[in-house]
Amino acid sequence: MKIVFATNNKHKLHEIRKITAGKIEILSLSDIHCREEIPETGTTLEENALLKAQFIKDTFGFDCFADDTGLEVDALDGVPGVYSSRYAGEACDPQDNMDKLLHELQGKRDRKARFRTVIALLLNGEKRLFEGEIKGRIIEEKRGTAGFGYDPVFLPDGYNKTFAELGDDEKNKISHRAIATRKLVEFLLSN
Ligand code: ITT
Repeated sequence: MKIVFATNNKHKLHEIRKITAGKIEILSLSDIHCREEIPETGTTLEENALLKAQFIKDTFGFDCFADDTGLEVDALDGVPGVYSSRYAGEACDPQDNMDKLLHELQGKRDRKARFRTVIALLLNGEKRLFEGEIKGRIIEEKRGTAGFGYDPVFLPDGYNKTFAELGDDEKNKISHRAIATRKLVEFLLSN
């Protein structure tokens, strides 16, 4: 089976290809020659995942899936959430986002947070959503170099290494995206 993953994030593509290796062929946006800006104007993860998938279906005609992920921090009422990639401003990078987060949490004792992923699938004219989440806490300083985004400051519950210290293989076993992806793959293989 071949299906398009509507993402511009090469880390996500790499992660998901590792999880689905040998089972499903995942086409990237460059494989289908998509260079358009994909809209991400929703106010929830669900809305954004659907917007991205629908855009590819409408523009290119491929069955596809898209994910949207957010880091939801309890002490910040769920922020940065759906705005995780632009938390420190439009032209910011992951370092800026983490610096802002650590600054906002300075002196706060409640460091609880979760990564939540929603995958929207458009297949054979049907729409489906799959969700995955992992709970953990935001530590006081960045640790580790693997992964991407907020990985260096996220310590998953039950572990003493951040996602960026665990490395791809370990992260892929337990992550929000791995959980949602397993549900997606199970569904795709049963259809
Ligand atoms: P696409 O929309 O092209 O898929 P994106 O990088 O914009 O890629 P999201 O909107 O889903 O991805 O994610 C928003 C941000 O959340 C992302 O830029 C990262 O900073 C962060 N993020 C997502 N998944 C993450 C992960 O597994 N580990 C750490 N940070 C992550």
